[in-house]
Amino acid sequence: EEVERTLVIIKPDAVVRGLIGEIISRFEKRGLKIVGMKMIWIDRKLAEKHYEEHKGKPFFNALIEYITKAPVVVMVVEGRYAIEVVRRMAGATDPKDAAPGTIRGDYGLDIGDAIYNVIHASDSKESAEREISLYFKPEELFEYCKAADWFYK
Ligand code: YYY
Ligand code: MG
Repeated sequence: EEVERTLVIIKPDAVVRGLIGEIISRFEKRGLKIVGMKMIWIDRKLAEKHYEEHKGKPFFNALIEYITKAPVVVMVVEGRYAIEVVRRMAGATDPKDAAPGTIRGDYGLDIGDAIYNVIHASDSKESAEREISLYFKPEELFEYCKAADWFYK
């Protein structure tokens, strides 16, 4: 089935810069459906679990500091090929390499101790499943119809 769910995090730099609305808007306008959303302050333990694949890398500590530095908005976004589509909307990891029109390419550039790059997006079906379950209980995710859904049926 081509309808997928992916985890998006609006990272601390974007939250403190007042970019929450801008970023959410892009997903809505693209036709993606937000099926879960909340603001949380990620603690060290959760951060290390989320980024466990990067443990031992030179940027790991700075990355953990970054993601725990201020609150974030976590969302589950649903749609056709949502995992790849949202990765492409996010753009390259380093904002200097991210194309204009992508979220990182339009809103990032300065970096801190780690690469401060505005959002996180799951990179595969396996990551999406793992990451969604780190942040959301099943009952925090919703099924509903968007106003345009009838049109495509
Ligand atoms: O999936 P994505 O976020 O695009 O990049 P990853 O290679 O998974 O790295 C996760 C996270 O780590 C990245 O968003 C910024 C940070 N980071 C860094 O600070 N320095 C690097 N050299 C590579 C990644
Ligand atoms: Mg990644």
